[in-house]
Amino acid sequence: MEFETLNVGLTDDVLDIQLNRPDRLNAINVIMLTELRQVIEELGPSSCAILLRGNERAFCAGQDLKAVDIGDEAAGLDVEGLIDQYYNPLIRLFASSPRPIVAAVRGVAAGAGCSLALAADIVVASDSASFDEAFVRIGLIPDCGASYVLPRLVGQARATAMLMLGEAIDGRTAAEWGLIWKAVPDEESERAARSVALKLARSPSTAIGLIKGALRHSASATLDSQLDHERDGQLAASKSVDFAEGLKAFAEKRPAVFTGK
Ligand code: T3D
Repeated sequence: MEFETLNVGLTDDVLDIQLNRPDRLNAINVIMLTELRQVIEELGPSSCAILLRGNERAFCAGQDLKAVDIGDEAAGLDVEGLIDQYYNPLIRLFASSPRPIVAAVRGVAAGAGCSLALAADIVVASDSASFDEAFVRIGLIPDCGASYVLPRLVGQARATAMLMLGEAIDGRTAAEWGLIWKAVPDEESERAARSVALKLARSPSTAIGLIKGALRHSASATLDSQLDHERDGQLAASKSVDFAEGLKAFAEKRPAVFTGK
């Protein structure tokens, strides 16, 4: 499959998606939003994990601001349509996909680009990466779930400051605050993220998808409802071939070889 704004590969069961508009720091346009959705919907099921990264020096600088006419046109920009038809369905797709999504953040992740990274299940960044809630600097508010995910990850105080002040934090700080899984030296970040994706691709896919669903459910659940959800998920996981393999491997004192079935 050829894409205008993405480089896409599928190797070792990892669907590798590289945002590819480096002249604009991989800023997002409607074509990229459409292609991202298409690739996850059509190729996601053939993979066991998804790796999302940027080309060259940035992860993604958010909405392509040069695709927006300045002046009278800006007031008439169909923001609602863009969000309803493109951005929100993509973020929902990230959440509902049973495949684990790993974001490799090197350089800037700004505005909707930051939201895209934080919509991944696991984020591995370079120490000098920049998580930049840039929206307020151009007079906008956070979207793509930024105001949902941020307070849950870093707490109200830090989320408020990040969103209202629009001051970026680096990868190391993001890891210290719990915004992301980890930050590693710059030259190691993509390799580290890829190895996380590979590990997930070799993991029991049914269980991984169910863990993702359980975490998503917990965001608005009571303990009672979460316990029921876990029971149902455990029942489904226990019927997988991978669970049988896990038990067998344990008894035979060898590493399990999961097949995703
Ligand atoms: O319609 C809606 O629904 C609204 C939705 C909004 C969602 C959003 O994402 S709003 C937030 C949009 N993003 C931003 O506001 C960030 C804009 N970019 C920046 O502030 C800076 O570029 C960075 C801090 C990210 C990086 O700065 P720096 O100095 O490292 O790079 P640079 O020189 O500014 O950028 C390099 C090139 O990329 C440059 O092009 P040029 O001059 O070399 O031809 C720059 O214009 C371009 N670029 C950077 N960000 C964007 C962009 N082009 C289009 N859109 C961008 N967002």
